[in-house]
Amino acid sequence: MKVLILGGDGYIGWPLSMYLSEKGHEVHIVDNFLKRYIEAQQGVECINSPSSLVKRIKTWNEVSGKKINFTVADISENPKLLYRILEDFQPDSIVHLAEQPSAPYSMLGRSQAINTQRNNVLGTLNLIYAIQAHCPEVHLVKLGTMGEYGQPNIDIEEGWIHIEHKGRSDTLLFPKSPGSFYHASKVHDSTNLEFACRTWGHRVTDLNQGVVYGTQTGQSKMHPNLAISFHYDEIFGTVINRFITEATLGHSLTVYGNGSQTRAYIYLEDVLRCVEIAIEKPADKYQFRVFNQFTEQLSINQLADKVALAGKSLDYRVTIDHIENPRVEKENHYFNAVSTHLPNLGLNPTFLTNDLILEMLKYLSDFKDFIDKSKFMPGVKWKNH
Ligand code: USQ
Repeated sequence: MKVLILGGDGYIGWPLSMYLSEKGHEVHIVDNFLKRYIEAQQGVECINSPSSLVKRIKTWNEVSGKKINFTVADISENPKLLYRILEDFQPDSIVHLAEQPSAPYSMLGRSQAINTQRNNVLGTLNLIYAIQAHCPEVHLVKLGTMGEYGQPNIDIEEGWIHIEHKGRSDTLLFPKSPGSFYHASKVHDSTNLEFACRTWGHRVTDLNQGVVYGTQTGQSKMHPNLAISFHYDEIFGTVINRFITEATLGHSLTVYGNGSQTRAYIYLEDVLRCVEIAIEKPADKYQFRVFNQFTEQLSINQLADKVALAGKSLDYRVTIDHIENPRVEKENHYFNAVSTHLPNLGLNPTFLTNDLILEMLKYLSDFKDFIDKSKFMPGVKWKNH
C-alpha cells in the first residue's frame, strides 16, 4: 500500500513510518518540524537527542533495505504543495499526525492557542480539500484524542451515541467537552471531517487515542540514529513518561491534585498496530468511523504506585508528591470509555506491567546525566489568563 504519513518526524510518526515501511508499505513522510521549532522556542529538549529526519531516513533505508521518501511541507500554510504531493503520490492511505500535540502549550497564552488551532484545524481543512481535488477515494486515518470527550458522567461510546429524546431517536456524534484549546482543536477537526464524509463521501477513521507512553520499538532498536524522541518536560512529556524520568533521577513523582483523575492509556507499539489495523480495514465511502484507541484506564495515583513499585525493585528512592493541579480538570469523577472496534479487528493489548516499566526505566538510566530536573515542575496554569 502507498501510505502518506503527515507528521512523520514526531513521537508517533517516526516509529510508525519505520513500522509500516518494514511491513512492506511504500511510505512517504511529510513534516514541517513545527514540534522541533516549539522545542527550541520553549527551551525543552528530548532526552535522547533524536537525529535529523534526513539522517533518520538515510539510516533506516541503509539498515532495513527499504526506502522511505519525504517532503518538507507545512500543510497548514502551503496548500499548493500539499495538493501536489497528493496528486503525485496518489496514496491508498493517509495517516494524519501533523498537529501541535501539547495541551499545556496551547494554554500558554493567546498566540499559542491560535498557533495550535491554526496549525491543526487549517491543516486538516487543507487536507480535506486536497483529498477532494486529487484522491477522493483515499482512506484518511486521523489522530484524534480521548480528551475530546472530557470526563462525562456517562459511559463514553465509540464516537457515536444513540439518543432517544422526547419520543424521537437518532445516532449522533458523542457530545464533546475538551479540556484545553489543543483538545478543542481536535474536536473542530472531527466536526470538519464528519461533514466531509457526510457531504462528499470521504472515508475517514478518527483515532481517539489515549495518553501514549513508551521509549522504543522493534525498529528503533535497530540503530542509535533511529531513536524515538522522548520528552519528560511539562510541554511535550506525557504523564507516564514523566513519572519514569522523575523516578530515574530520584525526584518525587509530580501527581497533579489528588491524583484521582482517570485517563485512558496506550503503549507506543500498540499505537503502531492500531494504525496498521485501520489502514488494512479502511472505512467505507461516506463513513466517519471512530475508534477509541486505548488499552486500559487508570487513575494518576495508580500510575504513580506502579512506577514507584517498579523503581523500588531497582533500589530507586521513589516518592510521590501531590502538587497543586495547574489544570482545570475533574478529580473524583466517573470515567468509563468503550473500546471494542480495535480488539475486534485484532488488537492484542499491551498493559502497563511491572516488566514494561522496568524496561523503560532501564532505557532511561543511560540518559540520566541529560535529565534537567528543573523541567519537572509544571509552570503552565489553565487559569492564569
Ligand atoms: N499529570 C500529572 N502529573 C504530571 C503530568 C500530568 O498528574 O506530571 C496528569 C494531568 O493532570 C492529566 C493526566 O496526567 O490528568 C494526563 O496528562 P498528560 O500530560 O499525560 O496528557 P494530556 O495533556 O491529556 O495530553 C496527552 C498528549 C496529547 C493527547 C492526550 C490524550 O500530549 O497529544 O491527545 O494525551 S488524552 O489525555 O486522552 O486526551
